[in-house]
Amino acid sequence: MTGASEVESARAALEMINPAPYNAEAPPEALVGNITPTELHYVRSNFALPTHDGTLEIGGAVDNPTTLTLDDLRALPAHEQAVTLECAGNGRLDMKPLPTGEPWGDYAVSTARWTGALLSDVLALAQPAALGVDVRFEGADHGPYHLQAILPETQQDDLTFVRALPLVEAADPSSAILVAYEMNGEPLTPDHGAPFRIVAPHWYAVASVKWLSRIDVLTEPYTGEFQTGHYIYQWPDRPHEPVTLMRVRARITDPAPGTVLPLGPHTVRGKAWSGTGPITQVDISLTGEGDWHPARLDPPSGPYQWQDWSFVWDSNDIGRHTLRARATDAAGNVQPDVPPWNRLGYGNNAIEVLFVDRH
Ligand SMILES: Nc1nc2c(c(=O)[nH]1)N[C@H]1C(S)=C(S)[C@@H](COP(=O)(O)O)O[C@H]1N2
Ligand SMILES: [Mo]
Repeated sequence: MTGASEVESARAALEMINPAPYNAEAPPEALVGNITPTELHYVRSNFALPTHDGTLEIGGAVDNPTTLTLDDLRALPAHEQAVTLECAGNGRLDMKPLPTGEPWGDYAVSTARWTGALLSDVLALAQPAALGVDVRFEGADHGPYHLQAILPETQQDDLTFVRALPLVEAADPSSAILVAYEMNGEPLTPDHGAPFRIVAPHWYAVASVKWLSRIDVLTEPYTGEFQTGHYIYQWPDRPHEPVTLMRVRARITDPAPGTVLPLGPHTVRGKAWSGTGPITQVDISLTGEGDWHPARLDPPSGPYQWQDWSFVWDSNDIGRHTLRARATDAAGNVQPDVPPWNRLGYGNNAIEVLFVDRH
């Protein structure tokens, strides 16, 4: 087992927002490269680090209930893919009035290279029954739920982290959902779900269950707390909806907020990603009005990860400037100007506004 000091040192480079359960944002430099180094990848956990017995049980509505070890998973064909994970609560601090929940700024997003077995291969070993509807993923983590004081409906003394995905999606190899056991070429760290976890591309990262201990095929839709209580868009003016795919979003990584830039050309850089299709366009506004200029957009280096964009901003105007970057994806989704407010503060993909002084 990994010792407490190893866990501590793995956390040193992050911006901690809650010590227990441990939640931490990535530092700004985590968004510069294509792949986020493991020690800079944000961490979001609902409970204290669990112990895991090293086995994965697969049961429920299956013809062949199975127990797998890490070696069994490694014996299946290995798939490696870079996946951008974003917490559904990323950007919550920009919402007004401030919703309840962890006070995430805008750095609960990172991209790692994940290696594992395809979930579809793992499920095939257990042979899901034809009447299966959902697949339920259980983490080894559990405990009293820490938000119960502010969300009185969540009165849980011992809740376990469980999420589900539709069986058709989980059993489809083209969904590219992994039971991952390596992150950036190394065994998973405790904070990122050792010894194995789900990595579900394009979904908000709540679907990527860490410390995976059980998989069950269900013949009814799953309705647990983290599926129907939390991770629901509670819109003030329309029916509630579950949090599913990441909403289209761009971030500006250069210049940093509050930078003083010399006059002349400066290459503005950033990232953009979406769970509903590749990014097709990023536009930059320099006045706060609708003067949108197309940025240069790099093609994606993989189907499940953020894309780089850049824009040469040549200005000789002294004073404060505002910069905005707006992404559009292949499904035609485009970022809104205003955070899409919902009671629990999920899915804030509003256009970022940055100010920069030029002298
Ligand atoms: N077992 C378990 N899995 C979990 C969680 C959790 O609390 N317990 N948090 C989820 C949420 S909300 C997010 S955003 C991602 C974060 O993954 P990371 O910590 O590796 O960045 O893990 C998901 N998987
Ligand atoms: Mo999350």
